[in-house]
Amino acid sequence: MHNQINDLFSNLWQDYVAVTPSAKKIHALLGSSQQDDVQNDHIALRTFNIEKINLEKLAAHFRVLGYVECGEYHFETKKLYAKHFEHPDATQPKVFISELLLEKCSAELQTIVHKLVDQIDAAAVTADNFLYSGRHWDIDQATYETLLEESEYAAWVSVWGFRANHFTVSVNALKNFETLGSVNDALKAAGFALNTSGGEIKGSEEVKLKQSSTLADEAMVEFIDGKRMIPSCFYEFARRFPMDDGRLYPGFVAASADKIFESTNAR
Ligand code: OOG
Ligand code: NI
Repeated sequence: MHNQINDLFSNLWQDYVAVTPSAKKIHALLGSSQQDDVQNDHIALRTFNIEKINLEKLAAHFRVLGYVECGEYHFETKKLYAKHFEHPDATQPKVFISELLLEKCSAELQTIVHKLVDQIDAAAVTADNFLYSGRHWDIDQATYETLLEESEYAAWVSVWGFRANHFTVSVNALKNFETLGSVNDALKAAGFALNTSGGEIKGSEEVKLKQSSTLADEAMVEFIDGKRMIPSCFYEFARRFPMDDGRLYPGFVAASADKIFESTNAR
């Protein structure tokens, strides 16, 4: 079981760093031995709430590995719904999965997204590699722009498909850094741009979770009618604080998550 979990996260990581070169550099910057001492707090995945590929279809790949659903979150303005999953072995990364609520979007957006999703082979969704299989359709630049005007989230999924949207460093587990502020300072000194929406640090000790993130890298995307650079994935940093019983708070904070989503906005 643990080998399967390790394999899944290692495949997700390989796919993620291929479009997020800054993550590899930051990983080396934060780790003391530059290798295995950076622990993942969580990863996140995105999808649409169409039955064929909805949140639950993604979650199924984690449930078989022993993951359990532990919290749900609503994002009214962004028209998103999310759940987070934990493994009984608390050293395993948590998983945050969101889905766009299509019925709250325009008819035009719904039509576009259904046309994309119709192109997915149903068998691909249960295949072992689905969570890092990218996009299963072709798209042109005008369609991407139309989605982008209404929902940055929809536009992101239309280009990048199924893959880890970000990995998150557990600041608690870092040997060379104590606070999230000191991590942010090191990142800025090394020239990485942080997401400042809602402030560089989202959350507080009161809500038991402080988070920050880079602004997504840009990577080359092939459209039907040409190629261009599009925001890809970002890297997040999380410091958790103890609850009354002494255990670290294991959940997420909707108000902070709302701002973290914006890490894939264009620079
Ligand atoms: C997820 C944003 C929320 C967190 O840690 O609160 C999040 C996303 O951008 O897909 O990751
Ligand atoms: Ni996150």
